[in-house]
Amino acid sequence: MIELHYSPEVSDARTHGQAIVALESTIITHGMPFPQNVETARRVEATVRAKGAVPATIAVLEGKLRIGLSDTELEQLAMTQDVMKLSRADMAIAITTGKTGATTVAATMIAAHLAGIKVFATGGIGGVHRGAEESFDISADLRELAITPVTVVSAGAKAILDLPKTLEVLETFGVPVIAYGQDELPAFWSRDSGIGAPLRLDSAADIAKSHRTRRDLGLSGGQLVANPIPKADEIPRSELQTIVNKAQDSVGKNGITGKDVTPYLLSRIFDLTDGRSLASNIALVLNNARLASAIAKELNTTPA
Ligand code: PSU
Ligand code: MN
Repeated sequence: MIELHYSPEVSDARTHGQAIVALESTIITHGMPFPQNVETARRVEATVRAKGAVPATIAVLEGKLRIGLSDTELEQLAMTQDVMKLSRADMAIAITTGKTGATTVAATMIAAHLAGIKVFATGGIGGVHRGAEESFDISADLRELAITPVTVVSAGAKAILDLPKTLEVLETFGVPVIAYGQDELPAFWSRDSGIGAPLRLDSAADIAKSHRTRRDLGLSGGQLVANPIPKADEIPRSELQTIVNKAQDSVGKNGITGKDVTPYLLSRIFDLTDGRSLASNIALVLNNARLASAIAKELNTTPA
């Protein structure tokens, strides 16, 4: 087995059987600018603690798979340039060669599962990019949801993606896409996508229950919870559409491909909205941390 390096806080939580929520690190290194990235990471951790669970931010630091980071490590990671973006394909190489890398949704799910953590909070998962019929750009996050049994709390798939195609792939893979408390699929910065969600649940208790039921049925893979951004923090879909189209145009014009596409789009949209997209992104991540904590506590207190 691979050696997992737990922070003292997470190690203590494991000893005492406390609820733990996994957090990713690509959002810190590739999803937000400094210093908002480290400020957000700290606020997300504080939110999980305030809700009575323990945060475990996951990353590979100098080849060590870390489950939980100290405040100094979090800050260092947030300030470091050229950190690797680790998905399923990259994790073993980063560990083998002693590199530092931030984990995406896919890689964080793998690490969380190794550590026995069942719930993970992020912003938005990767999915099928617009123009995927040409580029074949489909995030490894989707396949990970099909095989690794972690409940991922997101604000839906990012609105930069082709949402109908993303839903089709998730359906093919047998991944439950569960809107929380509404019928429509939320679209990251907006509460609504204009598309109905395949499934809906209205409580953390039910989400925990369905996680357990999937296990009891012997089904592989996780659940995707799509938690709408709070109303006060959203950018309405109508406003966002032209901005996303503009950002998407510049992907093609500038020859951006592969792993760089999502970070590039997020930073273009930041510029095009004068920073409003970042404020929304921060609010939705905090909102997801709250729901993930409630689910983790439900999974922890109810009998196996
Ligand atoms: N959520 C955010 N910001 C992000 C991400 C999620 O609010 O930057 C990251 C996650 O790590 C996710 C990645 O796995 O974006 C998707 O990258 P790609 O499209 O290259 O698979
Ligand atoms: Mn991609």
